[in-house]
Amino acid sequence: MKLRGLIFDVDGTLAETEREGHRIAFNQVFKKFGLNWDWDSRLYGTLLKISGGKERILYYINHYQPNFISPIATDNFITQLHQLKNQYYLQLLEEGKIPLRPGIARLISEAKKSNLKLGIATTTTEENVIGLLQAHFGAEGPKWFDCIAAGDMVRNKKPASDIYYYCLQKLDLNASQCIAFEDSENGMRAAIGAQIKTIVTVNDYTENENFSGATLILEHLGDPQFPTKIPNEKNLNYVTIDFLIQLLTER
Ligand code: XBP
Ligand code: MG
Repeated sequence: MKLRGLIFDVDGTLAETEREGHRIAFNQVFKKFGLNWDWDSRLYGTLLKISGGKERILYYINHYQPNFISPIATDNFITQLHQLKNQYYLQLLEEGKIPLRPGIARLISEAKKSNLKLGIATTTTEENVIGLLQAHFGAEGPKWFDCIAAGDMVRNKKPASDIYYYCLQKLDLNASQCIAFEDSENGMRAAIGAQIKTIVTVNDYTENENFSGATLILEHLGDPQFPTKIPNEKNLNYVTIDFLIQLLTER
């Protein structure tokens, strides 16, 4: 089957958005609302097992703040917290605090030159994706993507495959024509659940997760100046489109 599209997760895959991005923004909003909640790096690693910021706050209240009484209906309160948290997050992006991961800018540019379709399949909001793409690729960045499948556009968040099915439909491609890029077990399960071959680029929050079922597990995608180790590839130290074409047919 011919490679026609690449589908990228956002948080942890396009960029290291979690520890110095979303986590900081969550803490800023807790402070703003007068809550003495503090998500340190370690706790955040545990909470990351819950996909979705709103779902994560609800889980935290239920498991860590059992005596908390919300000033308004809990759902509305969480929505308010989450909206402001995303404003703070967008500010961090604009300030240039959230760099892309190695190889991402290069591979996206190569994919465009090769006329591959580009998709996003993420749990975070569309606004956050657009903010990240604009911060790194300029005002036109979001238009490079044929589909931005995000957040509440589907009913069930990762590890459910809803967001990948939705993205495939918008791209008008079959799973067998695409490769997905993920950084977490929840994300990988979502992608392989939709029958999409998946490359996992781990980070320090996800490196010990179970990635059985992934087509390839890497530290990062690599660049000519910043090589990565690709298993069974002696002469290649960064992921290229030619390599992805070969991967789709051979593995
Ligand atoms: C990312 C998430 C998101 C982000 C925060 O998962 O779970 O919740 O942490 O974004 P994935 P929101 O990378 O698997 O898509 O607060 O906007 O949900
Ligand atoms: Mg992710």
